[in-house]
Amino acid sequence: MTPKAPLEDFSDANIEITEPLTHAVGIEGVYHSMEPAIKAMGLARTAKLMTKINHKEGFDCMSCAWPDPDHRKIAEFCENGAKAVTWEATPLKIERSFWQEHSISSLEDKTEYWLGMQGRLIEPVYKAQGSDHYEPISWDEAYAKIADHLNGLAHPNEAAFYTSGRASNEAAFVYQLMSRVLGTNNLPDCSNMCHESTGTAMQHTVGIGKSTVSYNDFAKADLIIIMGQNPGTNHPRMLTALHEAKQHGARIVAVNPLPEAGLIGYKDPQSVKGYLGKATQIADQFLKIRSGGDMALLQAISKRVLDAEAEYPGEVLDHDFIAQHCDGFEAFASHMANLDEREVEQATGLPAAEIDELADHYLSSERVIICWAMGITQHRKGVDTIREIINLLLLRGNIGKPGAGASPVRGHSNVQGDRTMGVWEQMPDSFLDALGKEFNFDPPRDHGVDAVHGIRALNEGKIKVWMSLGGNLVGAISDTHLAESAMRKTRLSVQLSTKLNRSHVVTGEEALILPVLGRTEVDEQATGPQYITVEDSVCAVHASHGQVPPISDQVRSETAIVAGIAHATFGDRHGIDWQAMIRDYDVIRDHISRVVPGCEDYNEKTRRRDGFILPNGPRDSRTFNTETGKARITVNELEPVECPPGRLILQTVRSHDQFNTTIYSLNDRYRGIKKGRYVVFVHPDDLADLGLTDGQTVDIFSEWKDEPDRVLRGFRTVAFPTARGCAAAYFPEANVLIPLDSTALESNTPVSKAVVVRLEPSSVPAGVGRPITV
Ligand SMILES: Nc1nc2c(c(=O)[nH]1)N[C@H]1C(S)=C(S)[C@@H](COP(=O)(O)OP(=O)(O)OC[C@H]3O[C@@H](n4cnc5c(=O)[nH]c(N)nc54)[C@H](O)[C@@H]3O)O[C@H]1N2
Ligand SMILES: Nc1nc2c(c(=O)[nH]1)N[C@H]1C(S)=C(S)[C@@H](COP(=O)(O)OP(=O)(O)OC[C@H]3O[C@@H](n4cnc5c(=O)[nH]c(N)nc54)[C@H](O)[C@@H]3O)O[C@H]1N2
Ligand SMILES: [Mo]
Repeated sequence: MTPKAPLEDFSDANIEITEPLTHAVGIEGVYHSMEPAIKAMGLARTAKLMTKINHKEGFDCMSCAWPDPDHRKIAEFCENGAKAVTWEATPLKIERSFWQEHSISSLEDKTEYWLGMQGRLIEPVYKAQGSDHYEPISWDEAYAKIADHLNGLAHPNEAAFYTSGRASNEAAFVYQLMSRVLGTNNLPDCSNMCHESTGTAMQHTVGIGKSTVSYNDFAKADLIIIMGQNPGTNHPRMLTALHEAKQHGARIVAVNPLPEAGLIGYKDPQSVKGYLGKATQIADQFLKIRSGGDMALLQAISKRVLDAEAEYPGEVLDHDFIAQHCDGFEAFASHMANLDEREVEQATGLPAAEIDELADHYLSSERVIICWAMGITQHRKGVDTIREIINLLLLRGNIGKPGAGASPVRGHSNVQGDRTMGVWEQMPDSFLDALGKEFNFDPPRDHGVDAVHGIRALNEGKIKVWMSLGGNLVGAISDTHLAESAMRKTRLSVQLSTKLNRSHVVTGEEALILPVLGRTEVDEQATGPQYITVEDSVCAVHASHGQVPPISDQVRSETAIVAGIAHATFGDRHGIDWQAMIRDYDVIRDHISRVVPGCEDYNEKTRRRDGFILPNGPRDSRTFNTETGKARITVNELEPVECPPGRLILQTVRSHDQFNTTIYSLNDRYRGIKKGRYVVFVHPDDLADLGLTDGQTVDIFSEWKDEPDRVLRGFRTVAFPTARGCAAAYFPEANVLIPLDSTALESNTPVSKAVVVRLEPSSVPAGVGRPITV
């Protein structure tokens, strides 16, 4: 029997709150991962997909960008990967009747959860100007409408092409080519809201914006520091690597305002011992840092390293490495001499003894890896904080040797590959030169808009056509109300998507939804089934082969749609044969071979069983592609988050059962939340200081300069052992609180992890079950 989509939307009326857990995965992990799959897809389809996830000749799990080990297990997936696969591979479809029954405005009060649960998008639909309904449209007509709009623009910069990081390398390459042939570098992407601070800081200091470690380095490390990352939920397979590292004697330190279960303990579901036994302790030291305090912590550790060198000259720093490979040491050392320990204590909320202990771990380890994710990048000083990570590593030569390095852990499964393929509003001239030469045209050179600038440009009426290759921009970006009213000002919005989300409901005057094949599905073109390629967090590139038949014969691959739109828009301008790219993706890969550095012989290399690893100067040969050819040790000024009395620093996080704006269920098992999402986690002592109680309904006010407060009403407080002075709520609901102008310096990433808020007893009666935003 085919399952049915839920008719009822959810409310928090039956929310259940229990104690948070202190370990991740274990037997429950396997059970939880299999149960929804079997229910939704039936046994045969489930078995087929679950054995092919992340396997050589299988498909790449579309959940996160954590790399695959060389020796893959029978089930090389995790609970959350299984959720991502089942969410995509559901047999539920959005039938024609859905569009007749639901006006677009009636979908406006549906939650992301409800929208996503309606099933797969199976045919192109179009909303005409002034209409409140989507209606089916043929592919040719859809392409023609887009072509008319693009060809009618007064300037190419009136179009923007957003990408979310699930798109394949092939689709991304054709997409950026289309944008540049049109004449614009307006290529914002989800990375702008994610690891942009990493790219900015690492490009500046080590000459490449990517991880300097390989998968096998984890097992060789003496010390792994995990900052601002919740791997138990967001990169669960990383726990296996951490577990193995521990077995090889590594020490693990976690730095986080929240005591995340996966950082504390772990049960390996893939070993008998783990299956039956007790959880292994993961973190040897846990520093419960105040939000935004990491930069001060890192400086304090570097200072201790320098002090130790003063005490034992010649024995602490890696002098040869610094002399041969680094710039800026002297200036850094004199800057650190003035570090104010009181300021460090205030910024971090950590006692000096805990910082001393971490410094001791660092000094007694020959090989150190530092990992980080959104808890570092999504801060005003995110770029500087990452520069301090690099400083600390450089002091003892912890870059470019086995078992050591800087390891930003990426989000979307192919977000790194999309960048490599040219999806960036600021690609360097060398890339544009190669692209122009390959396709015989002159690519635009002016930088385009990023995600935040894109919303601003929409708001000012400067962008008339907004296309999105996947994702859910209005759901994911800060300042929801502003972003939505901006998107409504555009003439045409186009979404290439697997499933319904908020960005299909908040549209331009005209709108198109183009349904795409998922990564699990067979991609059949004129020359036969096609594979696509992706790049993981450690620069490993490999092929992904769809496994199950497409959800409908009307859906098309992302690559085919993008090339189809380009063909309709440009014909054979510059002699580019877009249709040849659709017939055979090898044609695209041949172009990639000649344009993208490190991708020579791309067809041959991606056909190898293990794919290949992209070159990486710092990792491979301690080569730093900076102006001076050396790694930069930098001087960065502290600027702790300012939080006036009576206010808290609110961070926005993911629950265990969501993927960004996709909500799989209303539970957050490790944090003890069931059947609800409208909660704000606060330390019990802070609740008491604020005159509030656990379980009380509150309104959350975000204060920004002299702008009127942004408000989220009707949230329930949950007393939680977070760091003092901090609070947490779920993304995307809390995005209404983040001002569009509140962005990280240099990278322009929304500051999603430090919103200064005030909590007040709610004006909304308890039990309403839905938050109210104004
Ligand atoms: N299942 C699942 N997997 C995912 C995703 C998903 O939504 N669901 N999303 C994918 C994407 S796109 C990304 S980018 C990654 C995100 O992966 P994460 O970065 O792990 O995701 P967040 O939920 O934002 O968690 C941020 C962590 O940083 C901590 N933190 C917040 N502020 C600070 C701070 O100031 N200092 C420190 N030290 N820690 C802080 C938070 O407590 C939290 O543990 O995951 C990817 N994988
Ligand atoms: N407050 C706050 N805001 C944040 C964050 C935060 O931590 N806090 N995190 C930020 C981060 S790290 C990121 S990466 C962004 C995410 O921003 P986005 O990448 O724009 O958002 P997603 O929710 O990942 O996009 C989900 C949609 O992608 C579509 N989709 C899924 N699979 C496919 C596919 O294979 N192909 C195509 N074409 N479409 C597909 C589906 O329609 C689905 O609804 O959000 C950012 N926003
Ligand atoms: Mo992300």
